[in-house]
Amino acid sequence: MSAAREWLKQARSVAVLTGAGVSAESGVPTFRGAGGLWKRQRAENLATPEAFARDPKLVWEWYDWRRTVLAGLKPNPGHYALAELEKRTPNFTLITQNVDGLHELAGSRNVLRVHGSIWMLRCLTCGSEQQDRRASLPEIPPRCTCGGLLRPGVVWFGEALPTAVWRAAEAAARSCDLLLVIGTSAVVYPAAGLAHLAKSSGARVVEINVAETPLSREIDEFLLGPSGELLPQLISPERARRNAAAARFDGTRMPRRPVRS
Ligand code: BV8
Ligand code: ZN
Repeated sequence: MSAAREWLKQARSVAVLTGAGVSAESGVPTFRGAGGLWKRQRAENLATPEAFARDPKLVWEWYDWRRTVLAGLKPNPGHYALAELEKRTPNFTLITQNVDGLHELAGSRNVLRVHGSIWMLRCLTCGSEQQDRRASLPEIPPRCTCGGLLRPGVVWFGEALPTAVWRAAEAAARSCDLLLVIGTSAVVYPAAGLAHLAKSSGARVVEINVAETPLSREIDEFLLGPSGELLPQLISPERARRNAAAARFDGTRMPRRPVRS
């Protein structure tokens, strides 16, 4: 942890790549973990343009269910620590594979959503995009004002990532001094390739995960543990110590909400 803290202090340009693991402590099921979304439904059957063409109602029932689950969830200390880091780093880019919007809810600003957002709907007929945060949609599948079929504003398997967003993500990985890779199994491409791009462009790469991934042996530092605990310790050790003391002090009752200056 101390080496990573030192690199963070020295870094002028920081990029972060996050996956489902950073939202796990908020209650968002990860994709491949226990109870993971894929366990219940095979990805090919749901998160592909072919599946949507075959049965838009089935695919929408799955996305509507995920939206309903997500609507009740809040960012965790890991999300807040990253928002804090952005405030004090001159050049900071947060690249997320998550479609849940929890980084933005925690106050992160420069967020590149390489796999889109579950809160955006796109019309297959007129192409218009609209944000819709209604927990469960009144009509499944939802229709556009033009009568066209709406689809979730996410990137499905076999689909290209949004060009401008992906270019910005590659540029951030190439130019950063330090890349933090947090809570991703690093198996979905091209997103997983950003770590190799950063490393080969001379950046230091630090990974935080509760388990090893295909990246863990190729990067500079692997920090084993939940990101909701390790990110505050890495980014604001003083505050993390105060919160831990406060939680310990309040041992009798539920830990108080973290103190945010
Ligand atoms: C494309 C949105 C081409 C939808 C998603 C190269 C090699 C092999 C395959 C390919 C390749 N290139 C392309 C492919 C195919 C494919 C792919 O990668 N397949 C994989 C499965 C092998 N990629 C694509 O199809 C991409 N498109 O290539 O298009 C193209 C190009 C031009 C023109 C036309 C086409 C598109 C990929 C995007 C798909 N959409 N999501 C939706 O959400 O419904 S991917 C989705 O799954 C997520 O966004 C995320 O990316 C991925 C899940 O991975 P993670 O987020 O990492 O989650 P996971 O559960 O796997 O792991 C959680 C991790 O957290 C674990 O490591 C766990 O240990 C850890 N963890 C758990 N708790 C904690 C924790 N860590 C810390 N703290 C904790 N508390
Ligand atoms: Zn339309």
